[in-house]
Amino acid sequence: MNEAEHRHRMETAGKALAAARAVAVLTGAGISAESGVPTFRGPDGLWRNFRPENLAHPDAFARDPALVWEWYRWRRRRMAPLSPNAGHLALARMEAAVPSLTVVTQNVDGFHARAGSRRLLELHGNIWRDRCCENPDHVFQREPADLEGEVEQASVPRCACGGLLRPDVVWFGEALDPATVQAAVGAVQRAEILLVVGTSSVVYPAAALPAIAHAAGSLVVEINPEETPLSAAADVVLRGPAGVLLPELEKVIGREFRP
Ligand code: BV8
Repeated sequence: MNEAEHRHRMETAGKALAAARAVAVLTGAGISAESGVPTFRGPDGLWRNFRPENLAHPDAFARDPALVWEWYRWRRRRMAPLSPNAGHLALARMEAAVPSLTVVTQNVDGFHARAGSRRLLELHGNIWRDRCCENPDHVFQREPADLEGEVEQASVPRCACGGLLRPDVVWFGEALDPATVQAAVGAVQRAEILLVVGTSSVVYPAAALPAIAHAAGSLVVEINPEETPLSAAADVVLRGPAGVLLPELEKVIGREFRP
């Protein structure tokens, strides 16, 4: 895409954002890529040659909970020193600039909350929480510091009630929290513009949200360095990394906002 076309698309998206009363943003693993978090389907997303879909599954946990816990501990250890990047921070600032901006994330890394986003829906849970398999309301917030205390064990942690603990995330084949899904659908239907940032748009039901937004009359803008199954249907495609394009969009909004 040439520079003039890119600038035209940025202006189109920025003007729509500046004029919008309600904005929704659907994010995926790509927005955390510039923080150093491996994406799911990118080249560095594998662990010991297991595909995420084969480990992030209740059957894998039933079969070998210790192996699944080893993978999550490995991910937590990799994530612990990392921080939200310019893309997360730009979205958090936009929330203050736009009357109503809701982030709907598929990510479990907690980076949007750490960046300051408050109107936030975590569709797939959060890797820094443990949940009891016997009593799901027994939920425990974990911190990177907790990792130091953990010996390199492949054991399976247990709740005080005796139940096995699992990461508080949604695995493949598991239903998402209905209230969270309902809130996400409402947010994208109310939005005049939906930004779809850093997702391969292959995991459902999250990947169904752009079509729901489009049907409700939202302008759908994709931000991704690569083509995805959404690209052809998006109204505006901004090809590039979120950490560059979101701050660029924020500048366009700022210019538009200034009376
Ligand atoms: C459910 C938590 C039903 C765990 C995750 C066939 C057709 C349709 C659907 C299905 C099907 N077969 C099975 C299904 C259902 C299945 C599904 O969608 N499977 C897919 C693989 C086909 N979905 C489910 O199972 C869901 N549940 O359907 O339940 C049900 C109903 C009632 C009762 C019982 C059951 C549950 C899905 C949730 C799974 N959990 N994560 C964990 O993390 O450990 S999903 C996982 O994938 C992550 O959350 C991740 O976010 C998500 C989506 O991936 P992406 O975020 O898009 O990441 P990816 O690596 O794929 O792409 C990164 C993108 O970023 C790329 O496009 C890249 O170009 C871009 N990028 C890279 N760098 C940058 C960038 N973009 C911007 N800037 C950059 N710098």
